Amino acid sequence: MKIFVYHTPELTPIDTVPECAIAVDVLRATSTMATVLAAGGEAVQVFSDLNKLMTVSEAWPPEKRLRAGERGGAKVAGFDLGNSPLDCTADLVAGRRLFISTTNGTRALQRIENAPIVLAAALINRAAVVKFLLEKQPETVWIVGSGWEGSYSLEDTVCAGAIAHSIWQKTNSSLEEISGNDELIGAIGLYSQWQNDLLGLLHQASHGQRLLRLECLEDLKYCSQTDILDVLPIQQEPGVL
Ligand code: 3SL
Repeated sequence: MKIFVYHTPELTPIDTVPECAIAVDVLRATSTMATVLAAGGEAVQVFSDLNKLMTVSEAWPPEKRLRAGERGGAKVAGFDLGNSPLDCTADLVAGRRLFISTTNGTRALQRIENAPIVLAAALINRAAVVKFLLEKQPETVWIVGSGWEGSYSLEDTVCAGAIAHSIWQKTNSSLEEISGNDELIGAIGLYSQWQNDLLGLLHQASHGQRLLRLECLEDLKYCSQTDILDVLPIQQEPGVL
């Protein structure tokens, strides 16, 4: 298995797809998606365009859908939810489809939707993603950070490192065997440095600081945990996990 890390969707090669592509948006889109599916959500359907989300979800019975919209960290007016995983309780989401559009995370998923296997990963479901990769043994894996409007995000890179570090340890591979690019080595280094204080790292991250200004400390605490949800968000059809 060769693992490549891309810090933003825009940095992925355009002329090829890997066997397995993984979108990461620790703060907070993929953390929210994993939470919804673990809480019994019927599915998660992603949109980059808010108007398209409204139109497509209109065809869904109101009691079977939830609409989540986030821009700049805040909930979009007229939507049921913003993008806080803590709002996604089993009482609210069980049996319902989440129609979601966020600033960066949903864009990352759309960028990789043509890969044969598409996953959404966060720190909270890292172990489930690693287990799947070890069982499936795809030849090439991309881990794609969502970043923030085209730029690097610490929290997505540390999650990429957490996934790769676990595979490296569990397979007793050499780094050369699993490393597809230099970014992978950097991601493992970042995770190795911060693995015992991931919340501390999220506090350093620019998007972590943006969310703290929006009074989302509890979200940071929740999203900084590793391996708490045994759930594998896997694409069923383009845009639907
Ligand atoms: O950019 C995104 O996709 C969001 O996850 C950002 S936020 O954490 O909801 O602000």
